Amino acid sequence: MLTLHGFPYSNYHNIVKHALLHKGIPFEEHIVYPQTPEMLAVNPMGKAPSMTTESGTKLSESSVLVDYLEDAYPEKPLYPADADARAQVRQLMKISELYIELPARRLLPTLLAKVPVEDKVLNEIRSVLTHGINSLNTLATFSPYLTGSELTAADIYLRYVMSVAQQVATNVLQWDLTTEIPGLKDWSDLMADTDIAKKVDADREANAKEFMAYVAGLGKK
Ligand SMILES: N[C@@H](CCC(=O)N[C@@H](CS)C(=O)NCC(=O)O)C(=O)O
Repeated sequence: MLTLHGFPYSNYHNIVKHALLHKGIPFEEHIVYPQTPEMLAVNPMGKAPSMTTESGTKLSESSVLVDYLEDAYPEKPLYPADADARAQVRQLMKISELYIELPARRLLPTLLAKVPVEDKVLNEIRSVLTHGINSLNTLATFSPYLTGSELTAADIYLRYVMSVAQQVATNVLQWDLTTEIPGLKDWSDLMADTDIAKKVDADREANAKEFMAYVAGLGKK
């Protein structure tokens, strides 16, 4: 059986978990934290998530894992059939990762452990986020999904990108992203209102204590 390695508090892990659940692919969830020998054994970067396929291949990088699932399990597609439309879905995923998730992630140590951050860095992060948000506003239709009437991998990707970006923006930057992205609120509500999203969110909450203990342990190393 396919194994997803990672931990349910991780937004990247949850992108892949949501895709697996959406497609109805049987999988085992192996809870393992970043940079541990167990994680390094399945992902040379030591990051969550990683996957061992049914053939035993070890793969990592969330977008690669979602692409793999689509190729290996084409039922219940998460990408449109048309090449241009597929590329547009991937474009939204890439923009979400590079220009929304990654800049926001830089403020996770401040959010989780009150690590101080210089104004220069805050300004840099605001600037990259602004470009990411502008791109999202240009490319996404929110009608009701990001690229139209069908849910795609971009919707799943952005849901878990926004879980970090909105937390950081609200609490560290005092910036309400729902006012910046028309359509975000209704889309977020739609995305949250499924059994799959509810399961992923409940598993995340159930993992919070163990994850925070892992983070606290990092500070002592
Ligand atoms: N580009 C990677 C990012 C994965 C990532 O950053 N995962 C976090 C957990 S949410 C992690 O493992 N962080 C610890 C580390 O980077 O050592 C992906 O798309 O899978």
